[in-house]
Amino acid sequence: MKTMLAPSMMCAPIDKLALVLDTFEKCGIEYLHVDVMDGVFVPNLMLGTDYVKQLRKLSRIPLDIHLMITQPEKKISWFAPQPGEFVSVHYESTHDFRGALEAVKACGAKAMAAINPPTAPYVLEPVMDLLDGVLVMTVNPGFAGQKAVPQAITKIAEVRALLKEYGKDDLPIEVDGNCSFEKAPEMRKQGANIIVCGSSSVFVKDRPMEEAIAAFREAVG
Ligand code: S6P
Ligand code: MG
Repeated sequence: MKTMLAPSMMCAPIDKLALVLDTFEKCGIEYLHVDVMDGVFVPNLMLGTDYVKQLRKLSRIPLDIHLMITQPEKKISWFAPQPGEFVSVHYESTHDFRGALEAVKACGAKAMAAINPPTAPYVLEPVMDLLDGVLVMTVNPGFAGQKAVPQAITKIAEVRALLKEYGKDDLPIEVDGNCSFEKAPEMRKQGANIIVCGSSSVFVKDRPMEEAIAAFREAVG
């Protein structure tokens, strides 16, 4: 399964956005990870519907929209998800997890189920038929620059085993949170293949981004 990189746009310097997007295209970046936070499900506010719409005009790279908002099933259409894009919704954010995933699919986008570090993989079982991918959080969502929860990294292998059990081993597993040069190779080994890149990898200070991306691809394998 191919390794794919999804840089977290909330880590991108706003004053150099055009340059950053140009570099991503040149480097063959597979997805732009867009963190949407509502200040309720997570203790932070970040990126909204307008940012998503503008980003689509600025780049041809498909979006990977990570919704960290309550009742996502009621708000998914606000983002006008497009075919080829991922939209992930958190199991912990709604009483209607199934409805939220169905709302993504109704827009023609790919539905991803996101689970926080303490959430067990079995919660995916009742929605397995709807899944186009799983997002395993290795930090508690809300902020960049946190330390990974070790048990969440080993949980990736449990999710991979569960997908296999359901004959869904071809589905991608995305990992998000402190995917560093040191930790990402282990996350990949555990079965993740979409890696969210933030302050611990491609957005490092004093390193040209192209060089950081090439080195990171090499390190992750
Ligand atoms: C966190 C968010 C993430 C971060 C990413 C940053 O709530 O969902 O996507 O932006 O984890 O990367 P790093 O390397 O700073 O942890
Ligand atoms: Mg994220």
